[in-house]
Amino acid sequence: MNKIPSSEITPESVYMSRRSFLKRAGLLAAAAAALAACKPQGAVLPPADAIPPSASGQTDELGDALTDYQDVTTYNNFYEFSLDKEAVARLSEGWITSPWSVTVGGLVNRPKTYDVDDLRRLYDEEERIYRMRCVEGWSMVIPWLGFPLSKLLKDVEPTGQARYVRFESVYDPAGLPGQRDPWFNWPYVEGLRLDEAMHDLTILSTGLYGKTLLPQNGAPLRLVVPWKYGFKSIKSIVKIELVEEMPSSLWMDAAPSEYGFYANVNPDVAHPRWSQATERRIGDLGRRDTLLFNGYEEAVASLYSGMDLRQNY
Ligand SMILES: Nc1nc2c(c(=O)[nH]1)N[C@H]1C(S)=C(S)[C@@H](COP(=O)(O)O)O[C@H]1N2
Ligand SMILES: [Mo]
Repeated sequence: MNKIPSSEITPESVYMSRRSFLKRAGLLAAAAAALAACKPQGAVLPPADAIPPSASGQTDELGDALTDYQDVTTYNNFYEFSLDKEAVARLSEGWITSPWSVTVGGLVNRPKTYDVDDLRRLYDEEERIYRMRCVEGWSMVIPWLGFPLSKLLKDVEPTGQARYVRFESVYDPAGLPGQRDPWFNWPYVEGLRLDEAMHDLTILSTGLYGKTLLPQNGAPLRLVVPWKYGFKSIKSIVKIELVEEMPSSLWMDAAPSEYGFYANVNPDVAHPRWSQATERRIGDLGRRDTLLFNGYEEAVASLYSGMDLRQNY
């Protein structure tokens, strides 16, 4: 590989300020070195027997191969631990995620705090093989385990006033080194419109590759919204709130000119500093075209009918 597109070595936040750029220059150098090998180099390798043989040969509905388990679990964006994708697995090893409660409330008739283990018993786990496209220009195909978010939302009964869902990740600066970085408005927050949240493709995930989620992938419970950029798929959720107004998010606060609320994957709407027309599938050498709504157009386009996707990005 002779040329490394900057979009691949640039953490989402890095351009936001000179201050943060200088602070992170070292990380960029490390990331570039790793990318020179064309493949993420994992710090913590799972034992060989941890990779379910059933997964080999499986593909998504487009015929794309699953991304290696090792890559899925060692090349991670999880800023609560580090901005260095290849350090997250090591830094999060042994992070305690049990017991874990998730509070579901706001504009609902039946607010409730759930234990994650109870949630897993309550809703049958399904496998969903989804593409995940990071806004930075790389992607993976991941076999998630989880259940549709709609099941949980129906059980808490949103009121007629509820129009959006706000999600919040865990806040624990003592245990999460990245949360001592004052640049970000912690905790990590994301949001969906209620109809996006109720869409069958939207899941809460508790595992991948047939195994319980590891900390680096957002244990014990994370959102997966496959037609949106990866940053919408918020990890390690502790709170889900039904609200009336469009919630802001960590990224909308940190870089308002870059990240909108919708963040639907769209090859025709460039990031202010790089094109989104192509992506590198982790494990591949070349780049491939990015698909509108990450290839889920048929399933989700109707959510946005009449909306200008160039304005609402
Ligand atoms: N709480 C939290 N959730 C997060 C992030 C994060 O830094 N913190 N990173 C996001 C980004 S940018 C991406 S691409 C995906 C990466 O998920 P993965 O590491 O499981 O592949 O998680 C998203 N969810
Ligand atoms: Mo991302």
